[in-house]
Amino acid sequence: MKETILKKFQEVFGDAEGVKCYFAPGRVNLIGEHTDYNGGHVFPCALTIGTYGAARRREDNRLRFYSMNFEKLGVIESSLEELVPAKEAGWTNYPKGVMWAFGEKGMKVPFGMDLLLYGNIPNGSGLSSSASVEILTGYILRDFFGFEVSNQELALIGQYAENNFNKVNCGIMDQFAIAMGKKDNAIFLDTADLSFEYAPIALKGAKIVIASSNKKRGLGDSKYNERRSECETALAELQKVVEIKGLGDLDEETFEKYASAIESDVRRRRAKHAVYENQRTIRAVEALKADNVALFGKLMNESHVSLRDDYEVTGIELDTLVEEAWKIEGVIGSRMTGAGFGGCTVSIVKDEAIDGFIDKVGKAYEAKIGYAADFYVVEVGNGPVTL
Ligand code: NG1
Ligand code: MG
Repeated sequence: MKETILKKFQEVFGDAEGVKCYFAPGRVNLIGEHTDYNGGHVFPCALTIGTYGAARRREDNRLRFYSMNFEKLGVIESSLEELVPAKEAGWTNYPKGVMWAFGEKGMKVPFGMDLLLYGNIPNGSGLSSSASVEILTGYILRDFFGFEVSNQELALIGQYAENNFNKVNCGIMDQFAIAMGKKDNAIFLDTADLSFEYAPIALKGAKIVIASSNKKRGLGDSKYNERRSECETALAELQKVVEIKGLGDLDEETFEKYASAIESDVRRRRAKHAVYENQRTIRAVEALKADNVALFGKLMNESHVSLRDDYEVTGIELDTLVEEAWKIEGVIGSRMTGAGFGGCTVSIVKDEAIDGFIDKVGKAYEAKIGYAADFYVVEVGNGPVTL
């Protein structure tokens, strides 16, 4: 891949003098969905697919961007003086947002750069291509200008950019999973205090299979912000009767005890999902540590049901992929992953069942939805690296 992006860099920007190459992974969340903005736990892992970047420092403040995924757009030019939050749409808001965020954090980016990207994560699929670009950019800036930031701080800067430059009110999961990725491990992260531990993903005879619904998220971002505010209101209602900082502070029993303080049925179901999902995530990680992959899978399935019925973020595409997967012998667990409304599902499938899984789920999906899904057997990889 390094040769391909260097060659393209030369083609696009004239020469490849002084260019360095980098990679940042995408991520998939195994369990713990819509908990990262509720002070709960998540359990994502970095993947070996992600974003490749070829970059060169400039002596002036110009910025030149090119994406091999959006070749029609050509070279997009800007400058460090023009970093204005969400002025216009487009992929360059991700690198620009991170450059802006460094400045906001007291680390003004001194010089511009030429940056070429190539991503092999399916676009808009919920495997976090945007956070991958953000962490890649932060990693390059640190390398170029010697900013003293840890990978964990890179994650926070990426989230800050997403929240304040791109105006997507996301939690910390994506950027954290990518910046802190570790081969063959998932990250059990408590979003309440950012304490975390690595847990080995030893699936012994099974693999992680991602199915992309190819349904674009559409109104996803506004629905996402709507779920966030429903949870915030539910939390405020609960705080009148019980002392908690986030929904992640309650277990199932205490939630049931105080749930009547939430005045609407819809908000009660949203909060119920957040509370139960957090507890499921804690139990799922315990199961995995105890080598009980079957229980881990069962909890993944329960996660999907809760996202479908209580949180209502699935939709017919994701439900079809998951419900067809559940019918197949050798599927240990299957659920939607990411924000929902479209995007991907994640399944744990026994090696010998993978081909049949892709074939059967693929056919049933196309018959019902009218277009095809894409399948990826993925591996758990490291965080960002210089190539
Ligand atoms: P995706 O699907 O990658 O956009 C979103 C949020 C996460 C998390 C999940 C739901 C963004 C960029 N990320 O993930 O922080 O809240 O939904 O668990 O919006
Ligand atoms: Mg906690």
